[in-house]
Amino acid sequence: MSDIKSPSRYTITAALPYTNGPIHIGHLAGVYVPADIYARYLRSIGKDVAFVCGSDEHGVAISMKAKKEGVTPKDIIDKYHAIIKQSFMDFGITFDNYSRTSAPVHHKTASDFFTTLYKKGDFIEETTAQLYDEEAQQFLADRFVIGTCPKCGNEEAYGDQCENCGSSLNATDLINPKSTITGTVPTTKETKHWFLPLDRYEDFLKDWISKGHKDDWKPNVYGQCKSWIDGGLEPRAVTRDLDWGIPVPVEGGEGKVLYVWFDAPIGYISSTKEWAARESKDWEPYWKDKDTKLVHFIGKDNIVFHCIIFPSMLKAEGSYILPENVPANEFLNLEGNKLSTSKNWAVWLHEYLVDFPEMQDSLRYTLTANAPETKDNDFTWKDFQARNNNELVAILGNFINRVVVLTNKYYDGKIPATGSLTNFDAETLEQLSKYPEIISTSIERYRFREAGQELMNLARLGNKYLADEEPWKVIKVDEERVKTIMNVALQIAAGLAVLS
Ligand code: B3M
Ligand code: ZN
Repeated sequence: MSDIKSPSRYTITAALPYTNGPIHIGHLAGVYVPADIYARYLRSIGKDVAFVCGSDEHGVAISMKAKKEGVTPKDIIDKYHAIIKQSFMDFGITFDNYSRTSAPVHHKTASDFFTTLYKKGDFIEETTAQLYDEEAQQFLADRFVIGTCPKCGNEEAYGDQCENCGSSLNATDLINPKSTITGTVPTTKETKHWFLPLDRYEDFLKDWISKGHKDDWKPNVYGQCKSWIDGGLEPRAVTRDLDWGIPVPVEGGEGKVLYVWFDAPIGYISSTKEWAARESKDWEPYWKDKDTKLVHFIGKDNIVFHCIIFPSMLKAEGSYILPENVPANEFLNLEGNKLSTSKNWAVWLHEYLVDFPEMQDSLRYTLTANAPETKDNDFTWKDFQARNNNELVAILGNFINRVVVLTNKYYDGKIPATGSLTNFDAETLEQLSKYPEIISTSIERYRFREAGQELMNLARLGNKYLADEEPWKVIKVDEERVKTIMNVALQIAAGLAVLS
């Protein structure tokens, strides 16, 4: 049935959400629903799957939220970790483990990873002038500073990344930087940091991505990577002068923490360790065995971290496998406007589940049918209603309902045996037999929209079969024939059950 003959082991990761707010439909459509479909599919064909995620609890996003609400970062992460974890469970995302980066296992794993690279001489230790807010008496990095992106001109680029063009930046690259704490123009001050010299990994990245993944990575992902690599890579600081994060575990690191994008992807490893310990398994094959396939599900703003920086870290460490694919999605908008946590423009998952407690699958279906796989897409309530009423109810629901009602009525809910097949029966069954392969192929290519459309096409096939055969009329003249018709229809219903 499947092209994926080997490997048999998969490590599937879904981006760790920041615990500075709840999950919304943009996160679901971009990352969690496709990742969950992929994981469920692989499990259903007998693969050994570790599907891991967890809360991303460090970084300036958390500190800023805490400042805004006048509470501690710990209050913020505890509040949103609980909401996020519960809403994923209630929605039916089948993570094998959902961890958090404040967990001791993660602090140790990230700390040890840093120490290993440090001991191997993989970092450059350098004192440089960094942006400083005199009023707040604090260094400005990441989301504590915004300014104009030197690459695309976006005026709201962060100190580590421009979310408009996806480029990774150093805070000192920003044009007209401004502190987001006090609104003042920063000065500079000397401070020591550890840098990962990405320029040393250019050849490796060229070989691995530009040559190795030209054809199997999505064009949006491959294109972004190629342009960064071709543009030349620079050393990136992996430590920060902040008070929230994992302490820098080496001499001279007092008062400094790891950059959140250094520790967060290591969170996938920590989450796998936590899961393996609970299941009495060995975590290492899931990250170190060449036969394991590692797949990162992310949104497009995370591409640089998963395709350039984390792989360089893994390569530097030396004992890890690299991702086989990084099927990043574009963004979902809501009613024509960009989803925004800060502007409270979103459909929040935990609120959706209160308003529609039985309708997880309707939302999963709509977000898949309209997934931003190749371009940004728009979610509208009208479309949600139409997909629910005109597709799930009128096509899939209608077919299943007719089959079940008639089977109960004629055969007391038991499946009748078939008699001899007509040509049309045989053709219909022949078409049915192709669907597992068709849908598998779509999923294996990360084309979840297409997979969903094919599922609906199978329901259409079922409806057409019933409409053509009209068992409710035939029953009056040829009871034997109806047994065969209902058997064929039930085979389609069973196929739909498995494939959906
Ligand atoms: N928390 C960014 C985000 O939510 C970040 C992902 C981490 S994945 C290792 O967009
Ligand atoms: Zn930019």
